[in-house]
Amino acid sequence: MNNLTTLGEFIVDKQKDFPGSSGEFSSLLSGIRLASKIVSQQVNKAGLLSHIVGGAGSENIQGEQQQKLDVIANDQFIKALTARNVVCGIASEENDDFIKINETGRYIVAMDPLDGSSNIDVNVSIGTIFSIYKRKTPVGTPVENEDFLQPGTEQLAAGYIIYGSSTMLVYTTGFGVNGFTFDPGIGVFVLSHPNMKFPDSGKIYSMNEGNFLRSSKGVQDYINYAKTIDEETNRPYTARYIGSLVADFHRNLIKGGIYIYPSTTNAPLGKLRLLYECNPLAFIAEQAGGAASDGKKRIMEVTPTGLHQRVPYFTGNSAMVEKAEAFIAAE
Ligand code: AHM
Ligand code: MG
Repeated sequence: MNNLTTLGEFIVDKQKDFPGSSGEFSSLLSGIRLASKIVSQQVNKAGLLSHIVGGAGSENIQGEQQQKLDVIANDQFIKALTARNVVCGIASEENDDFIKINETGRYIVAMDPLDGSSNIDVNVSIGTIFSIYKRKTPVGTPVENEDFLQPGTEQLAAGYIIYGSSTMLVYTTGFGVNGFTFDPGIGVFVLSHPNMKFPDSGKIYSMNEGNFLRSSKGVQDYINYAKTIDEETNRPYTARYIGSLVADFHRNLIKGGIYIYPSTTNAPLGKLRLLYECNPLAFIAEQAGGAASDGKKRIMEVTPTGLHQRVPYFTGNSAMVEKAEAFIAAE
């Protein structure tokens, strides 16, 4: 026997901390685990299967070309979450409106089934992001918009799956962050990164600097600060930008760094979506000792007004996020 802890065992073990729990929440997490294994397999053979590479010929609500794998991942997660009978509604980046499922379900899920989709066809890391809330409306009634428009502070759990050099599932239920690496030989996620924390200091900054001149003076000042030579504070920082939020976030969580997608002159609210990109990673960041901000205030305290609402985003090591906020406040 070995002493590997699988994700399945971990979920069951954590359920014991909630005596009397119905197991529905564990069942929901198991649904996500199953869908992520299927999507991981599809992602790994994307280059071989011409029918899943390239555009699907359709656009999502944001007017972006949907990739075939986006659609495949969306379908897989919806199927897995529907089958468990514990979810009453899903909001997805790929669906204009929320999807109503089982009225007797107590939970809602907001998700980006395949983030960083411009990287699919070029074999670069992509990810899935999810966020779980308890519904606001009574069990037994149809799910409503208000069930989804809850601030991030109300999240019960959040996580991401990174399809990279290996597939990893990282999640939190508000008691720290744990990471599981998929072993394709035996088909299970194994606890490989227990109790993940940002290193005390970071020196990576991740921003699409093509947007530099379109960014506010505060953001430009921070980026110039990041590039300034100063041995005492370990600068210049290192620039790393993949263009897949999950992958950039994951690297910065492990190595220490800040991810920035600011407001720009042509996108005043930035690019990233509050409900299924920013809030879940904010929950993980805070649980790992980091921070997430819109440049002025804590992301998780923003009151959502729309399913696909965008928000400027700064997340990573707390000290780095605070420094960026200070430059913005001073502009
Ligand atoms: P997507 O959900 O359409 O994939 O867009 C989100 C992605 C993030 O993963 C990434 O950080 C960002 O968009 C990159 O945007 P840009 O190409 O403007 O730098
Ligand atoms: Mg996305």
